[in-house]
Amino acid sequence: MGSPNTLGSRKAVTELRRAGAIAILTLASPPVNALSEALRLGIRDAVAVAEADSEVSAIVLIGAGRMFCGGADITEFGRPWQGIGLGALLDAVEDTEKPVVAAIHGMALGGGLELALACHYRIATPAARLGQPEVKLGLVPGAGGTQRLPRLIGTEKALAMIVSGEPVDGPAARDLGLVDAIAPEDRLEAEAVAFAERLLAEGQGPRRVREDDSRLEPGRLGLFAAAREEAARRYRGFEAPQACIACVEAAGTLPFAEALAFEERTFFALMRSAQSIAQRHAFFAEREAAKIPDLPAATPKRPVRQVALVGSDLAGAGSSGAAEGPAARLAAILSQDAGLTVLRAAGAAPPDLASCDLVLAARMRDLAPLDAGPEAIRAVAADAPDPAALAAGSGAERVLGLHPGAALPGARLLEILRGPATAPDVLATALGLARGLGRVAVVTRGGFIGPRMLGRLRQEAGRLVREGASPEQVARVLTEFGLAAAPLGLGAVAPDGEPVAGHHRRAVSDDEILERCLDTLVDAGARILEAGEALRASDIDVVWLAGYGWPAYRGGPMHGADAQGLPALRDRLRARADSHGPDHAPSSLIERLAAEGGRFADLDRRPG
Ligand code: 3H9
Repeated sequence: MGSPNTLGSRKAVTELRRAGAIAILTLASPPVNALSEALRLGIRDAVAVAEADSEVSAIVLIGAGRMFCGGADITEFGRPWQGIGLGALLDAVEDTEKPVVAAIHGMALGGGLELALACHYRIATPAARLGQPEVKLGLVPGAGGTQRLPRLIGTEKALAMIVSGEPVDGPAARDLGLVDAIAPEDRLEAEAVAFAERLLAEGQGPRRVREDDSRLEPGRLGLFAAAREEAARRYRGFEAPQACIACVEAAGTLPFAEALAFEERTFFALMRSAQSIAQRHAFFAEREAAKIPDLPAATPKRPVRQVALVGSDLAGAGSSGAAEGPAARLAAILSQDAGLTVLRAAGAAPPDLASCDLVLAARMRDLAPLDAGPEAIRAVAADAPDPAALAAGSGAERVLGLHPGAALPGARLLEILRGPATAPDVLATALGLARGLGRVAVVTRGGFIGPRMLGRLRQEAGRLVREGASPEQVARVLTEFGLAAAPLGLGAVAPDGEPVAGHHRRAVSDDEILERCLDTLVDAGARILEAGEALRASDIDVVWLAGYGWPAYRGGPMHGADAQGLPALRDRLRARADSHGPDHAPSSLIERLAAEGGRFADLDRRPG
């Protein structure tokens, strides 16, 4: 093992080499060193080699590339473990008789942190992020996180990290006792080796987290009841936070091995749950949305440093943006970005546009007469920009639409509407802008996805009120489903059309309200998809998840329809077309998929 040595029999996902008496085991499975079957086997074998090598006295575990480890391989979920399970691997690492030091840079998340917890010592860079984000995927940590973390940092602090899923950085991890030392990124490996050498010099052997119960707080009165209450309030509707609390509680009430088995059972039960499937769908959907098939990754982006707001709607736009239209809200978002200078009209005079990279208006007509210099990108932020106007006039290749979603506190969407002539570098620039603003971009054609679907939803809500539902009932039903009715304009819907007279009004059940609202919304999404205006069904889900407060545990409207089955949806829409009129009829896409036994998600998987 003297010289660099890869375990060659499989695709090399680990590298094992030696520095004196220290074996350095590098995880090398880009992009995130996810603990796939190959990596699990690679670690098992490399640890065994190091353990058996009489010239090795300690082991340093480190990640190649951007991070230590992004966790279990989520793409393997839903199948039984192959090769070796993660729990069994971590037991083997912890059992090693030679001290194992985890050297952490970038991310140590989920199974990645659990791997570090199974090591005997931890050293991290200041910028490292250590966390158990499983809860955000509708899961509990499933490889000892709920058992080892409380033993290392105390029950209360572990509960906070596991239930929120929020990571901590290197210095915070040191303060918590989660890591033993901090090292600069460019010296991480060298310092980890030096750390291991010091351990050997001091005669320190393995220090196993599972063997130290001193920081557990099993008897702390009210701790778990308070955590349950807080989680129920803060994460209304989510199952996983409560399951996380139960697993951490088990750390104090059951022997280690039994509690570990309880955690593993809970993990696998949740993995099969509708909520976790929906939350994992949301995770991948968000990453897919960033991929635009006809936009090569290397497409150049323009710098965006100076933004001008034009048109009377934006001239005096406040910076709160809360109760205002999409353009004013977007202006507020741009103004909060320290890297951007936002120019507003001073009095009646338009801002000086000569040096602007982006010009934003609430209406196309404010952009049309602009002499914004030859280069500036012109963006309109309106619910329903005129598609013809997007393509008209000179400079149409620099025109696009931008929409920040609903006026909701947690919204992080930026819909990007490309016109027929929008140039690739202009689109790439808008995607870069979204990323810089910390927003999730969804690219669309023809019109914005969110406002169009919301329009159909409001219309159906109005019809329900016309037929006899009260606006309060509609708002309550949608709120109970998990939507923020009032900010979506569904708080007090007016009847759509003339109110139905006297005895024709009827009691409308909660179930009918929910079913009709959701069916209409999905049908609206299907029509957008069918027209080729959304790239994927999952993009529509991302719009609703990131921009309109759709609960993550429901995965988005299209995912929800897939999960329930499209034939039933088709049948309900057909029946409604008979009773309420042909504009309730299912879109031809729903007809086709229902007939084929297909799902919206199947369309996303087709090549091209
Ligand atoms: C877990 O660990 C369970 C255990 O407790 C118990 C088991 C028994 N697996 O986000 P990016 C892909 S649950 C597979 O664009 P970034 C991702 O899809 C897991 N794939 O990069 C993308 O693929 P593509 C707990 C993964 O730098 C590519 O990597 N861990 C995984 O913006 C790049 O990702 C988590 O919940 C994964 N674990 O952010 C962490 N992670 O290029 C989940 C990423 O094909 N991951 N990919 O689109 C993240 O939060 C971010 O990806 C991370 C990097 C912060 C790591």
